[in-house]
Amino acid sequence: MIEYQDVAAALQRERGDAVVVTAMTQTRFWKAASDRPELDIPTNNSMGKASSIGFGIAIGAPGRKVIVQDGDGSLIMNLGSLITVAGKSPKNFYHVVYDNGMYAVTGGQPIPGAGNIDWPGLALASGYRAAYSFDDTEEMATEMPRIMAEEGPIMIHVKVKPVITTNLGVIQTWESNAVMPAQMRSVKAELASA
Ligand SMILES: Cc1ncc(C[n+]2csc(CCOP(=O)(O)OP(=O)(O)O)c2C)c(N)n1
Repeated sequence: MIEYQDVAAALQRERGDAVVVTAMTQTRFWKAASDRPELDIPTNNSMGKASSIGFGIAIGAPGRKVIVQDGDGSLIMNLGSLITVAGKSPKNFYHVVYDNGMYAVTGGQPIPGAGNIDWPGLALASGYRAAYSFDDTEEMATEMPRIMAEEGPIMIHVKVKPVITTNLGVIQTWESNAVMPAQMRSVKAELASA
């Protein structure tokens, strides 16, 4: 199994000026790793929608890479997005799926089908151009530069060691609800000035 911070570090090395959309536990680790916070959109208050938000940005800004860091539980809620993404096949779309087999931010309840889901298989059957799966940190870190240089849509499935924390900002407050729209405005301004 791979540690969250190692996935974040491998993606950070390759992100360049990519827009990065995160879900759930990954948001916290990405916040610590990201060197371009103005291009980051956390979607913790919008469970399941990371792939759809990233897809919209990818087709709206085809010259810009978009990295979606999804949760397995979140993607289960929006599996149809795999087909929507593949239907347009954006070359700039990279879909990382963190497989911890659970809903970590609500206490670690197992997701339906935990351990039995063929995530790369779902992506390929939906029409993604390629899909990779990693359970080893070294292998993931070695392969990431090559994968991120390929054309999308690509799924990168990572088997991660669960981190259960129930206070990651999913408790909705006026302040936390304002973060995602503020970051969307930030990304829009960045893309407009590019
Ligand atoms: C429609 C809806 N149902 C349930 C929730 C409660 N909820 C918030 S986060 C979460 C778990 C997210 O799981 P996953 O995407 O696997 O990420 P992880 O917590 O494992 O990092 C759940 C069930 C929600 N926010 N919205």
